[in-house]
Amino acid sequence: MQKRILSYDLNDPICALATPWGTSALAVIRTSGEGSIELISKIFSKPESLKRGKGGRLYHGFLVSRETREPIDEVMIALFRAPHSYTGEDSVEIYCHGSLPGIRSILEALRSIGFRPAEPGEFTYRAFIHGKMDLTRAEAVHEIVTSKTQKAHLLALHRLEGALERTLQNIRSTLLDLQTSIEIQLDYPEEDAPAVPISSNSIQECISAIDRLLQTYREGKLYQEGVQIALAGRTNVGKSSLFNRFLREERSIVSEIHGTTRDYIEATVSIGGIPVKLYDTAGLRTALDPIEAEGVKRSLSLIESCALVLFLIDCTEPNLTEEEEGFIGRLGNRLLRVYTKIDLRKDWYNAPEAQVCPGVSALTGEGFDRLLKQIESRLKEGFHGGTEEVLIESDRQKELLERCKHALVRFQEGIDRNLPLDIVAMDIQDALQAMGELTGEITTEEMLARMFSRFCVGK
Ligand SMILES: Nc1nc2c(ncn2[C@@H]2O[C@H](COP(=O)(O)OP(=O)(O)OP(=O)(O)O)[C@@H](O)[C@H]2O)c(=O)[nH]1
Ligand SMILES: [Mg+2]
Repeated sequence: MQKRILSYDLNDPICALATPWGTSALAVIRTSGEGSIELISKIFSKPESLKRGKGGRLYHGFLVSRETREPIDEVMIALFRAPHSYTGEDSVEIYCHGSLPGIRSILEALRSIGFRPAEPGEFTYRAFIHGKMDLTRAEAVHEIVTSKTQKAHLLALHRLEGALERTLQNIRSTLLDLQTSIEIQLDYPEEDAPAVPISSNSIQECISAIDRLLQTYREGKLYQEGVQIALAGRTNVGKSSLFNRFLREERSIVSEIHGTTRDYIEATVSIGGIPVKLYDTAGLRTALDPIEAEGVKRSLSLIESCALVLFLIDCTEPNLTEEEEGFIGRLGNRLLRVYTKIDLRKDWYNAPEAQVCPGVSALTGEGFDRLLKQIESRLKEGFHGGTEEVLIESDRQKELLERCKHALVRFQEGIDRNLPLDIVAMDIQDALQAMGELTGEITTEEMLARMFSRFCVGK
């Protein structure tokens, strides 16, 4: 399955629905490949205007059946001529009505004139093959489409604009200069060039630049993949009420009866641009019946997998049992104690707990914004100010950057130990190899197949 994308002929004209399969006002069907404009003109009501049409323009008309010339749909057609298209090939986008039967008829008509369905990511794959973008930008395309928050979307957009590519190209050109000067020395050892005209500074700069990128990895991943956070605590402390406030809707059942929530409930929210899967769990107590006991058991195993656990404590009953203390002790640095129902305690802000922990009222909303800020800063702990515009997100990018860095560190050590130049030259070669794989200048079929098969069809 993974390799299929590469076994297809790049010259095949391809087509795919680029919008979701479902009823909508409009839908977009994308096509690309040599001859695609001539092919589509066979089923367009004004074939000549398409055939002679300029790229980057829209054409209005009807798609018609090739045999009967019966209309299929009224459409707008966007025409792109190679190389000025997303894929770098001749390409036609069809804006049609978003009815499923209509879309099916258009796709069938396209197949009847020689288009085949595109594989996942095949449009972007073609763009890469035709030099329209490097691999870091191709990855950014996927990240944009799958981003869960506006912040993640924006960060991926920076990568698409080539911010990461430019940083990598700077490193690469320094390494190429270095390689050239080493090669000159190896080829003309008799020339009285300085023994090692290799600037340790430039190597150090490359290593630092790579380090800065590596440090952004956890943050990039956080924005792209998000985290899981659980609301936990005794029964009736207000977990479901707070959960509903996060969601701004009455999703979870709230009542004064202890043990209301049994099955845990999940929802996705954005906290400071980070996609968070938030869980409302069953209140922790010795359950009264087997169903509640099962709910508590499931909640406990869920809490195990959460990056952060908000342990809620009713501020009117702030003393914890030994068992509860033991439980939160085991959470280690995943714990954030939160006091609830602060509207019920007039002297809350003078209470000793208030000096160290956030307090919130799900009822009035008091303290909620501060709680959000606190969660955000806990999730971002250890990040560098968060102002970095170039973030890396993919495991692939991280592994290759590490490989490059290790090669440069080896190189520097080799220079320090006065190792022969032809030996240290191999380290620079390794570093350049890793860089090349990062941007896609050096690729293997397997790697490309793995990468593009993650994409959706039509992208
Ligand atoms: N005054 C006040 N009452 C609250 C607040 N939060 C929750 N309550 C009340 O406390 C009771 C329990 O709230 P829930 O949100 O159901 O508590 P829970 O922790 O989900 O309870 P279980 O599902 O039984 O574990 C309800 O009667 C809520 O109206 C608050 O901030 N202020
Ligand atoms: Mg509840």
